[in-house]
Amino acid sequence: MFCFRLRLWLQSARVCTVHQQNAHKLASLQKATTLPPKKVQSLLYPFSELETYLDRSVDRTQFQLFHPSVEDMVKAEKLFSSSPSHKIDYYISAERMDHVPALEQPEVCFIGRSNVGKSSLIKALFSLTPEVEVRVSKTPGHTKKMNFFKVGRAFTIVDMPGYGYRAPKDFVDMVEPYLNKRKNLVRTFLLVDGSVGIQKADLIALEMCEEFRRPYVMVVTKMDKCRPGTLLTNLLHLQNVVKTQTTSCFPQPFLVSSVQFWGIYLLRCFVAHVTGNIMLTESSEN
Ligand SMILES: Nc1nc2c(ncn2[C@@H]2O[C@H](COP(=O)(O)OP(=O)(O)OP(=O)(O)O)[C@@H](O)[C@H]2O)c(=O)[nH]1
Ligand SMILES: [Mg+2]
Repeated sequence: MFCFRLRLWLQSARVCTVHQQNAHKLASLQKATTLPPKKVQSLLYPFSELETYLDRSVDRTQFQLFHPSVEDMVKAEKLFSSSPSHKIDYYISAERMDHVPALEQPEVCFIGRSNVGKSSLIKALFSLTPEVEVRVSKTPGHTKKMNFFKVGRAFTIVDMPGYGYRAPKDFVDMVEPYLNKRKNLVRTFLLVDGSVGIQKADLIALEMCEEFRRPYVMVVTKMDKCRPGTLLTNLLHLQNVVKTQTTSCFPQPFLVSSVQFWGIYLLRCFVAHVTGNIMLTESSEN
């Protein structure tokens, strides 16, 4: 039923069609919704994939605080589609705070350990415009600079170098002042590898975010890489850390897979929402 309504809605709405040959097969909602209903549900709302494994006594509210409608996701999707009046492109790289461009539009950035999947996630978010070059690599420490991507005049996305193994030498001098001082930074996304769970280095990053007292959100990556039981254990542990050790963190961690595209549409919607680019049609954020 959900899928039938969804397809009807997508047919009636003017949904962006991906023309590019090399776009990921699940880049758009329209493509994703051709899959079987259960698969669509977990692509759009990835927590539903884990919910069946969760004990009845566990409160699910915290995992679904941000639960936008498909209409909202479609609105967000339009923002991630390039057009002559809304160009999405790589803008500039910066090695130090004094190289960071002065921009008015709201900004979001992605931080996390080397190899956690920051660049891959940004690439997946931009999959409707595959001509935007976001470099990913198997080798940790690949992203060496802060890379700025402009999404029209709507917002900017910043891909950060990773911390931990093979982090750039000047990582702290580069990233800390940015996270602390950047005026137009509206959200930091702190990525944690869902297949290994929260690590010591992630806790240090979390403490740093707490110290700056600026809003941030946890994102659990690579959810395709492990069994649901392992993922759920890691998610519940992370959720407990968020609940007991944070004040500036959004209580709901976002689950994603940049390979299978789980959670990409939901995250696009959250980015569009926190940058003030879409009004949610119903109360989706409690
Ligand atoms: N299975 C799986 N692999 C992923 C996923 N996301 C990223 N990867 C892989 O993880 C590796 C690192 O990805 P990147 O996106 O380059 O990671 P990064 O966090 O940007 O790394 P640095 O720039 O080195 O800090 C690559 O081999 C990706 O293909 C995912 O969702 N699932
Ligand atoms: Mg990278």
